Amino acid sequence: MDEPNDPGRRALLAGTASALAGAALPAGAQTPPARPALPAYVSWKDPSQVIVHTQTTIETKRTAFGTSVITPADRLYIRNNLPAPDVSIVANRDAWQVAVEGVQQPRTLSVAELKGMGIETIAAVLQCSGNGRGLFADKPSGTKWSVGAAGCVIWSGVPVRTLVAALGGVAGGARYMTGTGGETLPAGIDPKAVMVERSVPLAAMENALLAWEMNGEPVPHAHGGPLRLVVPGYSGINNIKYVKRLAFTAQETDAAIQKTGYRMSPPGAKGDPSQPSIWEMDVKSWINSPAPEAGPVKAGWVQVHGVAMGGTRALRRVDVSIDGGQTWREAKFVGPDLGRYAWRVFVLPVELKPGQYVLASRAQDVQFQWQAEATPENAGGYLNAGWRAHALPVTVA
Ligand SMILES: Nc1nc2c(c(=O)[nH]1)N[C@H]1C(S)=C(S)[C@@H](COP(=O)(O)O)O[C@H]1N2
Ligand SMILES: [Mo]
Repeated sequence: MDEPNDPGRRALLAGTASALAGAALPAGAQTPPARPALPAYVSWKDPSQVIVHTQTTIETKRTAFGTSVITPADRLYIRNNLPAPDVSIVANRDAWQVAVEGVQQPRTLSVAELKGMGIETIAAVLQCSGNGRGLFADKPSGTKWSVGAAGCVIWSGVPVRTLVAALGGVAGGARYMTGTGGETLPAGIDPKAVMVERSVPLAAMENALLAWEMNGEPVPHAHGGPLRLVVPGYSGINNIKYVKRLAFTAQETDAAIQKTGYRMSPPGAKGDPSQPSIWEMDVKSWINSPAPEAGPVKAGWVQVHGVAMGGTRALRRVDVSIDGGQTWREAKFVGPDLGRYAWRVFVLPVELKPGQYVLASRAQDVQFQWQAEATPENAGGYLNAGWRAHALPVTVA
């Protein structure tokens, strides 16, 4: 789980997982199932392109990232802190309602009404805060994501600032934008312990959308349809799926997922509000090909390619190394530049003779900020952007 300090949600998900495991494995079976199959709510995903960690954590394979920028929905990762709501919520998408609070004229609006208020489209990296957790040396607890808890997608919806302006502006004293997920909460557990409710600084509202479309189709239920709060540049958890409430608040929510969860806390420490919240993403890049997962590389010219993101800023350059970071060469960006919140594909052609190589990449943003060589170990295993941890050993034959 991404949330090591939350016994409520942990117990809930553990219950689901063991019930499913029990069903999958006949009594007395010798070999456990290799990988769980795609759960029903995402049965439409391409099973050959994803890694199913659990029913609620599904990763895109490194080899499934192409070079044409956008991540198709059927390969995009999935991360649910709670079981997804019933698929019936997308039966009538336009009827879905969101309560807007902490504005001069608070109101509940349907998706149909939102569609009449404004439309903006933005390409953005969606990346789980725990992406790269499996690459930390001290192996923090939680899903051992490699690079595939991320994708670059195009969202379409109404800008939050437009919506807020239509409702008379934010109420005095608001300092945060707080979104609440539309999951039905389990009975008998303190709602605050399990609910997916997140606050981000009010300034993030400028670029945020309430989105009903993703990659040219209605937002799939599993990715937050009928309506998703998209906060470009902010890590996955802040992008609330099936959003049912958007509040402008003086304080951060006291839901556990905000208060103690998703904090940059030192290894071994419990999360608490004094530690930085997991909000903005960092400049980061990684190589997708050649991938050790794809087997030995044939000697000759190889197009080394990967993706690079600036977090909240545009990119300036990305360098590639084939000797583990001793020497670097500047790669070329290819494909369309979809704005500072999208990622960019980079390519460097290199001629490789038979031998062992360590491929690495490091990106730099327009403020000359280099991708970190190493991200400090932290209890949750969050925000791993270190280029050294992302380096790939490959054998060329
Ligand atoms: N309502 C709701 N929103 C949510 C979550 C959730 O469990 N419930 N998970 C968050 C996390 S941790 C991530 S990484 C992203 C995952 O989005 P995806 O499943 O569409 O890839 O959604 C975020 N928004
Ligand atoms: Mo996440």
